[in-house]
Amino acid sequence: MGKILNQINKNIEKGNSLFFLLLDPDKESMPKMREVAENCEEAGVDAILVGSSFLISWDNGEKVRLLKENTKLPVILFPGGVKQLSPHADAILFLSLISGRNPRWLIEEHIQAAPIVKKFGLETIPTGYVLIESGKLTSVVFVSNTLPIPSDKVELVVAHCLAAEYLGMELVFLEAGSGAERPVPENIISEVKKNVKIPVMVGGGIKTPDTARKKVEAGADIIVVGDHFEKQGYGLLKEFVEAVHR
Ligand code: 1GP
Repeated sequence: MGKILNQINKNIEKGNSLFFLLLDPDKESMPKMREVAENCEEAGVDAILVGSSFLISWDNGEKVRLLKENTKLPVILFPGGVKQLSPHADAILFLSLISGRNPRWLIEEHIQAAPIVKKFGLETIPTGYVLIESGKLTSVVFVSNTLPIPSDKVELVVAHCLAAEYLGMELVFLEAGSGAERPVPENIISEVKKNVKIPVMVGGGIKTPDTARKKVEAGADIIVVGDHFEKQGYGLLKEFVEAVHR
């Protein structure tokens, strides 16, 4: 197991829940990314994720380097595809979109990425990525050309998460999609948590610290928020972190 995952697991084993800030290189400028990176440590953020389901920017690698230079926090790639790789990150969520049946996102991108990941020396965090239906068509659903799991089919979500664990994945990511109308429901989170041993990450449509807290109380080990800060600015960053850490 790599250093970053080990650190995450140790923290969770101690009973802590973690807050990961998602930065989308398409949405934030270089100066903004630098400023946010500098503020993250003080706010108590546990790690920074960088990625987008459909990246337009050509300077992603530079932005990751800039982040690394301006924070001691782990910078983890959360890539929508092979073109988002960067040697400057600490680790990569090596995601397989297991709720979908599109071979490209189940294995193909991974084969394209693997030799580059090795060359870059990136720590890989094998992650089962599970999309949950959330009220509106999200970018990740459209771009991946996969169907999300209906949010009332809890047993289907649990089955996918168990399969992820049995396949040796180290994390499961319950994803409503960036800017989702409805975040992943608490009953899904608690059922998944009851059934799997690997850490449960939850993201998509979490717009308030109170909602983040409710997801933690339901069993989420890691909360991911991006869209709220892109739209409303970073004023509530500390409140989000405190709601998750409390
Ligand atoms: C998206 O789960 C992450 O992949 C975060 O979602 O941008 O809606 O916070 P938001």
